[in-house]
Amino acid sequence: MTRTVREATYDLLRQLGLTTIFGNPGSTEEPFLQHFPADFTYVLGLQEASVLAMADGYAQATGRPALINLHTFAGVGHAMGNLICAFYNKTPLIVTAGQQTREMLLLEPYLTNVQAVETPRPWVKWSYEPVRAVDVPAAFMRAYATAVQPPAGPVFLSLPMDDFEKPAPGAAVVRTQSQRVGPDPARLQEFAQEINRARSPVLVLGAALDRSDGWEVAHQFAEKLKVPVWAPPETERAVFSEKHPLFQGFLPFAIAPLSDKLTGHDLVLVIGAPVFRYYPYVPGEYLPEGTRLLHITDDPAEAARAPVGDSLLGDTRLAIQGLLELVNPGQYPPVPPRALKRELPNPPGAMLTPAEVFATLQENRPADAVLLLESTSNAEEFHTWVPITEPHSFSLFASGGLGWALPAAVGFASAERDTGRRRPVIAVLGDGTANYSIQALYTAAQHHLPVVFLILHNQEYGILKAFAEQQKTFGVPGIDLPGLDFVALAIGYGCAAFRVATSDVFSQALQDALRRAGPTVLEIPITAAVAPLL
Ligand SMILES: Cc1ncc(C[n+]2csc(CCOP(=O)(O)OP(=O)(O)O)c2C)c(N)n1
Ligand SMILES: [Mg+2]
Repeated sequence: MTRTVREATYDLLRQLGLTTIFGNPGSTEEPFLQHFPADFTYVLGLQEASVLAMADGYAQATGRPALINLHTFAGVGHAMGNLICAFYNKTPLIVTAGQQTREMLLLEPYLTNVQAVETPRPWVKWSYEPVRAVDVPAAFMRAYATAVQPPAGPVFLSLPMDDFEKPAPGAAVVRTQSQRVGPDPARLQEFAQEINRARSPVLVLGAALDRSDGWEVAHQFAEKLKVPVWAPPETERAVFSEKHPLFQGFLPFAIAPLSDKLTGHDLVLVIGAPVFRYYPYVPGEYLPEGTRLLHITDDPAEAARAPVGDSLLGDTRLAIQGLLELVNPGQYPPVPPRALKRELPNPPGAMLTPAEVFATLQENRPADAVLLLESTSNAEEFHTWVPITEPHSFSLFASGGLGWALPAAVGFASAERDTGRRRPVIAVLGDGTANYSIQALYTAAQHHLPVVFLILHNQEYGILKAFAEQQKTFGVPGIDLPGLDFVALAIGYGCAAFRVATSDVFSQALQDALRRAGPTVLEIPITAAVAPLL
């Protein structure tokens, strides 16, 4: 008996280990989803922004691609912000969407994805609608191969609904791909010579190293050189222990202040990050006078758009391993300890400050907890109190588009369960950010995922007030957020939820939440004072 395209497709997905599908279904997806095999799991998201970011978190935490099924252009449209985020996160995702039947495409019926392959561009590495039904399984194979090769990222397949009952001529060929590209040895030699010649080098270590399992070699390399280590601005992952004596903190996200921090160094070696992820425009020189920059990245686009520096393309872990053999042990000026301002000035009984919230979080969190951060005005304070000290334990959106961390936390928790690692997952959110993809709370509740969502309730888009100060754009409307009740919202989606207003109550509620089998939302009223942007 000949198999259908659907059967051949599911066989391939099974062999690729893609047996979890994140989605939100519609009429155009039902032909693909019918007779859903018992060994597959469907993770329903109630809005597609959530679907996309849940899959992103799942893929990041498993270290493997994740599969998504959306409803034609409408689903892709809703998912777009988090698709862009996945592109910058370099998360391998196979995003699919149903398409109207080929029988009627020409006359553009309801829910036709007109120019389907154009819709998600330029935020996918490859976008395709199979020309023939029989090509569907092989198109999935090509999508997988494209998504996982460096730099990894999302791909898109548009799947006409009449393809799945057609006969498939045979099984799709399963192929494997390399996920690392080695650096050019001659170029690596040149970089090592530059480092050995430098008077006072400094390291900037970025997220690609965490994606590449480079935490350990990054530490060996820094310790051999004995030089200061900075985290790049707005870095989406941690790659270096924030308690390490060589760690200097986070570079600021503006041109002139960033350059100031590098003063006194003749060589800056940036590994695994863009040069640089700037945000507010504060003009100045990209580097201090006389400073040279060397850039190692696995992403040719990142290498190409850097305004300064010389680049070396290749896997960041392989590059560091190569350099470790070639560089001399450091004879550089001693690295001064980092001065952290940690003050808890609040009188008892007053509203909590973000610092107090984070101090309590740090006291109670397990060391191996996975932390996701989308509390925009409190990021610096967060890292001051909650230092990341473990690989693969911190995640932040690389795009700046809000509504990623809440659903991504659900994906992380799902992966922690499926991999058997079972690390607790804690998402630290603002009262603004928490709203964009809040429907993922429902998925967390339905799957009994033990995620702890902390919502810092300052009743405003705090950081936009800091921006208005910095940019001198006064009188902006729409930046106050009165009247939100996250406890009611969370209960409505099936989560346990509590409002906690003091450190003691928060501490107890957090301990209870970490023991609970399902998700917990803690709404924490905090002071609204916003620190200057820079
Ligand atoms: C999708 C999206 N919409 C709007 C913005 C603009 N924006 C950036 S920060 C921010 C406010 C976030 O507020 P909140 O989560 O309450 O954090 P707070 O600054 O108060 O700490 C907004 C609306 C964005 N980055 N992404
Ligand atoms: Mg806020």
